[in-house]
Amino acid sequence: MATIALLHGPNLNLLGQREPHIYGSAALADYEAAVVAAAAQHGHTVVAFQSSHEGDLVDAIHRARTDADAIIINPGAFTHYAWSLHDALAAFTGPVIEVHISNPNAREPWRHTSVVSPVATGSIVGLGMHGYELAVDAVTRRLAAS
Ligand code: CA2
Repeated sequence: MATIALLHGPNLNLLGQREPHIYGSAALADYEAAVVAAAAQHGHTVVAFQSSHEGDLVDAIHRARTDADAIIINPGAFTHYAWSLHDALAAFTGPVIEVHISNPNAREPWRHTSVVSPVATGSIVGLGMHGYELAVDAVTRRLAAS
């Protein structure tokens, strides 16, 4: 079936180790496993990648142009200012779902802007792990309709 690129940005490798009141106690590996399990229900494969380096994420998005059918991305703090991710995602032709564990719109004002949202098919915020499962459903529906 389809290949989904699951991309995580800076500091998300620390999930479960700090700030559990905001991000919960699950580790990044738990999020990746949940996406793999949700994707497997639809016969999809997941390629997971995390980096705290903007250029490495740009390269991963470029790789997805040939190696993946859809992208699920939590760009971390890059969400709010990394126009290079905006441009790279704009060059990806498949569905792009932006996911945030917390709801940035309910936090500090500087988190209220996403430079990724304008080039995302859709954004899911504030639903924790469930948001990632919904992202897999969204990708599945979008790919089936295309
Ligand atoms: O809610 C989200 O998923 C965010 O993308 C998380 C980013 C934040 O900058 C965005 O505004 C919203 C921060 C990720 C930092 O993750 C940590 C996890 C554990 C300990 C420290 C940082």
